Parts: sequence; structure tokens; C-alpha cells
Amino acid sequence: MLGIRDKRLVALRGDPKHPTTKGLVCAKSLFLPKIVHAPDRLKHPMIRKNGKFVRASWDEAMQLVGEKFAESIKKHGPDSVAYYGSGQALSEESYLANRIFKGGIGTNNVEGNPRLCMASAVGGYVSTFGKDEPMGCYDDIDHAKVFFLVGSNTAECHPVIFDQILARKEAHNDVLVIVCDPRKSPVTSIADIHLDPVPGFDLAVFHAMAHVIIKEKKHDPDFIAKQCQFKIVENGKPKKVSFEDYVKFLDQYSPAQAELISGVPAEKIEEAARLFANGPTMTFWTMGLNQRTRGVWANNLMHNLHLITGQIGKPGMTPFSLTGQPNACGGVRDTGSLCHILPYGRVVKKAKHRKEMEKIWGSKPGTIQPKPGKNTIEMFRALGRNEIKAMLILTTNPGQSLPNLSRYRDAMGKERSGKPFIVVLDIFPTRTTELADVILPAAMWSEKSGVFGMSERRYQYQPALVTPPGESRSDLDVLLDFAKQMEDRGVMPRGYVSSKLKNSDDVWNEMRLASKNTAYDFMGMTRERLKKERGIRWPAPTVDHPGTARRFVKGEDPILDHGPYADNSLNEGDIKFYAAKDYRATVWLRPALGPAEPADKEYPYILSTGRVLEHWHTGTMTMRAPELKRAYPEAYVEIHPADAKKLGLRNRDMVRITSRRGEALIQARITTMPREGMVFVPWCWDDTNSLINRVTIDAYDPGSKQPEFKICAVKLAKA
Ligand SMILES: Nc1nc2c(c(=O)[nH]1)N[C@H]1C(S)=C(S)[C@@H](COP(=O)(O)OP(=O)(O)OC[C@H]3O[C@@H](n4cnc5c(=O)[nH]c(N)nc54)[C@H](O)[C@@H]3O)O[C@H]1N2
Ligand SMILES: Nc1nc2c(c(=O)[nH]1)N[C@H]1C(S)=C(S)[C@@H](COP(=O)(O)OP(=O)(O)OC[C@H]3O[C@@H](n4cnc5c(=O)[nH]c(N)nc54)[C@H](O)[C@@H]3O)O[C@H]1N2
Ligand SMILES: [Mo]
Repeated sequence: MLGIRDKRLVALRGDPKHPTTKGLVCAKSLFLPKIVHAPDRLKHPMIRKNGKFVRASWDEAMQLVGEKFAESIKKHGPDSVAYYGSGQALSEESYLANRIFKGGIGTNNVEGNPRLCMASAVGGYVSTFGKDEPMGCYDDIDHAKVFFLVGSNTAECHPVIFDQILARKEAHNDVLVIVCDPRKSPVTSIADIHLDPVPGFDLAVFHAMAHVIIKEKKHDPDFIAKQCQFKIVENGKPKKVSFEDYVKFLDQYSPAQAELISGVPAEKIEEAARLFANGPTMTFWTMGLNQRTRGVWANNLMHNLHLITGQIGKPGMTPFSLTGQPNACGGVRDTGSLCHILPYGRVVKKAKHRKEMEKIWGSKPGTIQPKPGKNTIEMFRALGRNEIKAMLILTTNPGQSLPNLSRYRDAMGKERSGKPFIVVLDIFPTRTTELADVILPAAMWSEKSGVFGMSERRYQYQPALVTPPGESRSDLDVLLDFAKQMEDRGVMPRGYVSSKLKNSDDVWNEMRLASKNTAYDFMGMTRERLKKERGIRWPAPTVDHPGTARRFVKGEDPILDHGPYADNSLNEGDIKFYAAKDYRATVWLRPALGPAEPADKEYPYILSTGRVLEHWHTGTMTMRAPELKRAYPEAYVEIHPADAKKLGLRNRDMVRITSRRGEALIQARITTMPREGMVFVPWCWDDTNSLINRVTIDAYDPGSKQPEFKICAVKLAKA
């Protein structure tokens, strides 16, 4: 709830009537008035001329953008251009960009930072349940007795959820918390059990928990018989196996064996397994699982535990992937704004799906390409080879947030013949805008209206209440202009966008149509309704539909617990994985492989990167609130005292962190938070010495294409 005076934001507090936040907000948001009104907001378009940025009019800037994109498309084909978007853009913005590039220009080179964030969670949901569809909801927090927090610093990164878990634990002494994280992050302060695997080696722990659960007969044989199937990949192909085969497979992952692999004591694994099975258990996981070359597999193993104990679809029992960015789910995942997907559960590979979208979009038949475009890392690699010649970047800061960063900063910005043309829309000068050819000033949150979608499938409308500074404009308006440029220059059919979509409301109405007859169906979420209600969870196919709390089930509440696509023949409490083959979810037999670059003799430490409470990612916003900046004035690397001793390091010594790709120079902070052999660096500082992504690895999960930000090998030396 915002306090506005003269169209300026002056105060902010939580909305006590909001069904999910219940009035809580995180510390960062309290400083939004200072961030929104920071004096150095971008205010005018700028064009690089002879190496210097000069102010330009919107018309001049957009003409140049249009000319460069059209020239590239005409000379080198649609795949010579690309869009790189964000889970922080509004849903209408992502949807429109996707529509322009895939259905108008005809390239699937549409990606966004959720590839760095949520891709493995999506891969996990799809491979286990047949659909990317979080089936639980935040209400489950009020029913769970066991919280399994895996690779999730919920306390600092989802403080509103963490406070709710904490409150529940304080009110009920039988509520227990299991944490799985190699670092003693603040969540461990409420942990009843802390499993601390060597980074990248926790798959064995999850298997060992399953091993214990089955051995002690704490599994749910009925649920398994009715709802599950078992699969293993052999010679690159999935093969059906039996429950008995699964049990045999788990033999190699006894707790003792898992201890050897992961370093987690066997008794702790046993204890965790028993608590998990007792339940009702809600599992939350975040980047500690997703940002891994085995991210999808790690997600599958999480789901396995819920499936074999039948803890799914019932109040307080659900595997719940915590989304990172506010609109990674509703914006990028649901609208299909990644290189292989199309809106609302469709994929580019299926002719039927392409046809459906071409019809809704009014594309020329055959415009949407059947082959997936380039994933994020491959897209920036292609940029480095001058294969992609023009890129539009919006609401993300890849000049700081990509792994193996120097390579991709060069790809974007290094002067060379044939250097690609880079357009960046942002609200502040960043480590990406400095590499751009054209910088466009954007309106931000509270200055523009649209919908965002949360992890529990809730779509919520936010209105424009504040005047954007200078000449800055909403991303949606800029995309509409960009579309007009493409139409006028003959690289998109005339009227493809301009004759149909004039504003964000028009885009939303088309999105509702695109969701019709899909599992997402939100035809009932009219703009009018969204303006009145505090968000609605899809599916909500009719205007009088209240939205759907839990997927796949027929539960206690005849409406809330019974989405329109669950089968009407279900009995109460029944579950149907309607999107999966034979309606059975898959328990996967995945080998417990480790990370792409484990520690070795030459690079003996594991570098992990992550977040702190007060800062948001690249710090462009939070570093502009003096109070937040003061909380962390400079970069630091957490080093375990035993390692510091070996290295002769003392607190505040400068440390050179070197990997096979690059180095950073950062102050030592000696603490028992990381596991021995592991160092941890928050990545929110933007000065060149602290740019830790120059050190991280760009190896990615072969399934989800998500890079392994959480693990790479480094050496450390006093600088
Ligand atoms: N304050 C704040 N909040 C944020 C953000 C922010 O920038 N600042 N960003 C948002 C976004 S987009 C995201 S994606 C989320 C991220 O939220 P989180 O994933 O919770 O945060 P991270 O710090 O990236 O990583 C979480 C933990 O993963 C652990 N980890 C590392 N390796 C492993 C491993 O091998 N196994 C296991 N089990 N754990 C491991 C790390 O030790 C770390 O404590 O936060 C969101 N919320
Ligand atoms: N080492 C390391 N790197 C990581 C990660 C990690 O854990 N470790 N995590 C990865 C993950 S999970 C994520 S999600 C990414 C995030 O990486 P980024 O998306 O690159 O990081 P942000 O700082 O959130 O960038 C958002 C940008 O959008 C701008 N902005 C804000 N609002 C608006 C708006 O309304 N319009 C426009 N046009 N711009 C706006 C902000 O100023 C900022 O520059 O980073 C990834 N990189
Ligand atoms: Mo993220």
C-alpha cells in the first residue's frame, strides 16, 4: 500500500488484507520511495556516438533501433536478432516481446534471466508431473508441520515467507524445520536438523532419505501403486522400471554411503528422513538446487520424496519451488517467453501449438519456427561470434549477472568489426548500459500498470500511481513502438501489432484468450476484476470462478481445491496427475552425480555465490538507498576459520579469488558460516574488483540450460 503525494511515492507498508503476505513486507521495499525517486534515474534516450553517449530524442533513438534491427533481419535473417528479457518485467511486457519476436519477426531467440533462475524448477515439474505447474499454495504453510528448506536462504531471500514459517514454529512446538545447505545461512537458526553437504553433492542425501523412508516402511504403498511410475534413463532414453527396481537402485545410497559422498553424517540423514515422512511436509527450494548442472535431477529427487510418501495435493503437503523474481512465473514461464516455449503450456516443437498461437497472434502461417532458439548462454556466445547482430535487453543487467562474465561483456561491448548492436532499457545506469549502443529510459514499478504472477499461480494487478521521471516510458510502450518500427520497415506484417494492441489492457485481454482451453485458463480474470481483488490463482475460467488453490486434486473445498481441469469423476481427496502419461507422476532414478567443476589440487576451494537481505541482485536499485548501502558498504568473501588459517588470512585482508576463467579481489570475512573448503560471495557489488561473475562458471544443466552459479573451483591467495 503506497502513500502518494503529488504523484510522488512517499511511504509504503504491507497490505494486512493480502491473503499471502498478510501485511508483511521485506526490508528492501521500505526504501522504495528513495529508489524510485533517486536523482540519477535515466531520464532521456541516449545513443553512442564515437564512443560517447549523447542525448537523443525518442524518435531519433527508435528510428536507429528500427533501422539496425530491420537491416540485420533483411540481410542475415530473423535469427540474427534476439530479445533478452526478465522475470521482473510485467506479464504484458514479456508476452508482447515474445509475440513480436516469435510470431512477428519469426525468431525463437527469446530468452530472459529466469533461465538463470527458474529453469531447473520448470524442468523438474515438467519431467516429474508432465507440466510446469506448482500444485500447492502459500496456504499450505498454515497446515505443514515439517518444513524442508533446501538450498534456500529463505530468511534473507523470502523473508515474508520465512516470517510465516517462524511464526508457525513459535506457535506450535511440534513444527520442525530441516535445512539442507552447505552454508549456515540465517535459516539454520531455526533448524531442528541441518544437513550440510559438500556443494553439489546433495543428490545422494535425497536418495538416502528415500532409502530410509522405504526401509522403515514409512512410504505410502497405495499412493505409489495408484499414482506413480518409475523411470531410469538408459542409453539416453527413459525406460520404465518397477518399484522393486527403484528400491534396488537406492541400495547404493544407504545413509553411510551418502555420508561418504556428501559429507553429511548418516544419523542426520536418517533423522531427516523420518521427520520428512511423518509430515505434513512442505518443501521449499530455491537456487541451491536450481543453479546446478544437475539442477533438474535435484528437483526430481525432491519430488520423489513427496511422491513416495504420498505428500502431495493435501493441505500442508507439497513440493513448492520458491520463485526468485516477482514475475518469473507469471511473466516469463507462463507467457512462454523462453526460446523453446509458447504461451500457456505450449511448446515451439508442436505444430498444433504453433498454429494455435499463430491464429491468436494473427501471424503469417509458418512464422513461428519449430526449432527452439538459442538458450541464454548460447545466445551470448552467438553474440560474441557476431552471429546475433542486434539484441534488445530489457529489465535485466547481464553485464553483471551472467556467469563467466568477461567473455559475455566482451561479446556485448568489445569494439570490433561487425560488433553487434545492443539496445538496453533500464531505469539506472548499469554495468550493461555502459556496453550499449542505445540506452532507453524506462518507467519502473509504481509508474506503470500491469499484472505479475506469483509462485502460487496468483496473478495480481498493479496500477500506475507515480509519474515517471524525465522522458522515461513504460517498457510496454517502448515495445509497441519497436513493433511499429518492425512493421513500417517490412520485417513484420503491417498491422501485426499496431492494428490490435494499443495498450496494456489490450495485451491482457489477448493473453486471457491465449489461456483459454489450456490448464492455465484465466478467461475469468478480467481487468475489472483484477483491479478489485487481491490477486486470483489460475485457473479461473469464468468471471465468477474464485481461482484454484491446489492443482490435481479434489479436496475439502469444492471450488478452491478443485481446479476445472481436475477430473469431475474424482472422489474427495483423490489426485490425478492429468498432464502426465497414464496420469502417473514419475519417480526418477537419477545417478547422484556431482558438479561440473569440483575442487581439485590446483583449484582447491569451492566458490559459491548468493544473496544478502538488504540487496537485490546487481544492486542497481538497493545500492541507491543509503541505509541499505551502509549495511554492506563493500564486497566480502566468507572463509571458514580453518581455511583462513591454512591460507594465513586475517579478517579484512584482501583476497585474490582465481578460477580457470577470471579473478576477483575481495576482502576476507572469516566466519564459520560456509562449510570448510567452501567460500561464499554475495554478488551485489558492481565495481570491477568485486565482479564475482568474472570467476563463476558458465557450464549449464543439459536439460534446463541453467548455469551452475552455485559451484566452481577456485584458488585463494592473500593479495
Ligand atoms: N534479499 C534478496 N532477496 C532475493 C533476491 C535478492 O537479490 N536479494 N533475489 C531473488 C531471486 S531472483 C532469487 S533466484 C532468490 C534466491 O534465493 P536463494 O536461493 O534462497 O538465495 P541464494 O543466496 O542464491 O542461495 C541459497 C543457498 O543455496 C546454498 N547452496 C549452494 N550450493 C548448494 C548445494 O550444492 N546444495 C544445497 N542444498 N544448497 C546449496 C547456498 O549456500 C545459499 O545459502 O532470491 C530472491 N530474493
Ligand atoms: N554469481 C551469481 N550470479 C547470478 C545469480 C547468483 O546466484 N550468483 N543469480 C542469477 C539469478 S537467479 C537471477 S534472477 C539473475 C538476476 O540478474 P539481473 O536481472 O541481471 O539482475 P537485476 O539487478 O535484478 O537487474 C534488473 C535490472 O532491471 C532494472 N529495472 C528495474 N525495474 C525496471 C523496469 O521496470 N524496467 C526496466 N527496463 N528496467 C528495470 C534494474 O535497474 C536492473 O538493472 O542473476 C543471476 N546471476
Ligand atoms: Mo533469480
